[in-house]
Amino acid sequence: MLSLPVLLLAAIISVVHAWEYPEISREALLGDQSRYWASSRHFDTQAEPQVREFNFDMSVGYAPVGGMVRRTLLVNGMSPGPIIEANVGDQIVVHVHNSMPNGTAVHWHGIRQVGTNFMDGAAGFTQCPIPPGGDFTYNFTVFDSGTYWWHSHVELQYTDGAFGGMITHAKDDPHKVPAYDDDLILLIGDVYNTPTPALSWRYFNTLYTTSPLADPLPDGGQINGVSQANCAYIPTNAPPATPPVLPYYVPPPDPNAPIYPTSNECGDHPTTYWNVTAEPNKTYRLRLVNTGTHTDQIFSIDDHDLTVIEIDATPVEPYHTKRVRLTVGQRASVLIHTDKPGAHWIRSALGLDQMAAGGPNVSNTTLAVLRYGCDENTMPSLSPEDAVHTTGGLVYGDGGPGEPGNPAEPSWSDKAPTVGPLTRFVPVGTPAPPPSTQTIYTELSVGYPPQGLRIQTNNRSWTPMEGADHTAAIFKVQDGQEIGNGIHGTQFNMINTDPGAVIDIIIQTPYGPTHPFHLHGHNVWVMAQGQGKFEGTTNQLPTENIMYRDVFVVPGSKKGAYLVIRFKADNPGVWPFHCHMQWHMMMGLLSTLTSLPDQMTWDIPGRELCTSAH
Ligand SMILES: [Cu+2]
Repeated sequence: MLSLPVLLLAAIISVVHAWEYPEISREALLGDQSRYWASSRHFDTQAEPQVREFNFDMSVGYAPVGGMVRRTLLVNGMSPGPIIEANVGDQIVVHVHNSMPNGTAVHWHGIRQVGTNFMDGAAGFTQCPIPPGGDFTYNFTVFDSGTYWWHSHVELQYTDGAFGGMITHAKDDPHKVPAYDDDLILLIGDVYNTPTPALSWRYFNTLYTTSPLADPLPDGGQINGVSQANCAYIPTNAPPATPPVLPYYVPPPDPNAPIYPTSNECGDHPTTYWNVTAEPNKTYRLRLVNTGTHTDQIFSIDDHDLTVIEIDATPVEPYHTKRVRLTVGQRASVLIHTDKPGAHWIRSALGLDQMAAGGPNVSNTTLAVLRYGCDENTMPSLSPEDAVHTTGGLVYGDGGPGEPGNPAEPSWSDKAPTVGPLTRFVPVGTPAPPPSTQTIYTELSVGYPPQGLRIQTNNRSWTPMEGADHTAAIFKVQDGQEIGNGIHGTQFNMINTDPGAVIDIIIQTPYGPTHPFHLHGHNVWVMAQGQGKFEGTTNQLPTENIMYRDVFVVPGSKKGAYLVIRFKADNPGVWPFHCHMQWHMMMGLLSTLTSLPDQMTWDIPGRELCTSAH
């Protein structure tokens, strides 16, 4: 028989053991690379509509991300996680098991969730978080074809690795996308050497002592999970000396689960390049997704022209360019033709607009290799050292779509050009915007409510799940609580839409960086973007060739800038509308649009999760 002290010791050891996460090899982390090929290689886009079932096990491990081994969130042991692929008309069923120590939820970015608001995966809004050890099944129908992605919608979990690609095919392509031979998914985004709980501690701590909105800058980028080591900045395991006053709950650094293994040294892991072997004389559709947290990505391939054919699941008239700029959350499909046999650098550069304050810690360009018609070990003739220091075809100031704008415009930073209009693509097969019936004017500001420094919309700021009541907004609306104007108005920052309305939202900034806004559950017409103050009435804006997408940018500016969007409030539910720069969202730059509450009569699964411990 064991003595009590031995039993106690065993209990302590088992508690400690629960926080010891496995070390993940690079091979395991990256998984089967063939999954980035989509469509004709393995997927029947002509199949009858069917149920497509996936299992997501979300867990924590120490994995080589950004050139360092760091605490990383994994889905099925990988980051990026599995690719979801389906046809229009299919039913996607994803069984999520949460093996992480914090609550979670999975959002299907860009999927409209027609009539299924409760499957949108926005914790606190459309569901309560899946608790540690808990399960939740997502189940929704695919209505549109295009390039999407999925990511955790809890705090900054996707920054730490919980994201992946998602594409849907149309059986009969209604939009006449030009013919291509095969398609390839490229998830490009910024990467941080430090896990976000530690970054958040420093971020919110700094905000109380130095300049406002000093967003943590990424340490580099990744292409399909592969980065080049950036050893300029080696973070420390030590938490900040003084715990900050946090405006939301951030798990404290855990002494039993350091953010790095104690033996970790930057550079221990040899630099690698994501690489792909294609065939000569083919046309490929590259599906680009900015899966990052903070920074624009400017994508190019040496010696190759890009033809843009899709933006955020909207087909566009073919547009020829050398490079494509995507803000966080945006997607683009580009065609390339493989007529230059050899090895070529694929580049994704961090947008200078957001990196203007960046110091020497930042590795600005992430490289990958495209090969065809050559030996599989062939490397591009330009050395990687030279490649990251050349412009790689980047030309600022030519003002084309997706490119930096006219440098004569006032800029947020003198070091970088302003982001120009991102709406000059011509959509194909999308409806023209109807006249609006309700205009919502919003002004962004920085304020100091009792919770501390926040980004505000009309002097209100989203406050995630404060206090004891963690019931998600969707249930509060079902219960008939007046959360738009009542006591929860501050918590959810509610905006009520008129039944059946065509809504215009004007976002006006006094000054500041770019804000890539995302509206859940809708496609949105981007009516106007510009510098200064928006003048006039929205119904006088042009309505021809209006871009239709789900992430749209408030330009950066020193003297103010505006964005005007239009959408039909015809999808019942509570829909987060937020800046996709995750630091800004966590600072409160989020509103909740409530549409057609009388039609939110669903019997919603998972309400019991609202009473679970988080
Ligand atoms: Cu923002």
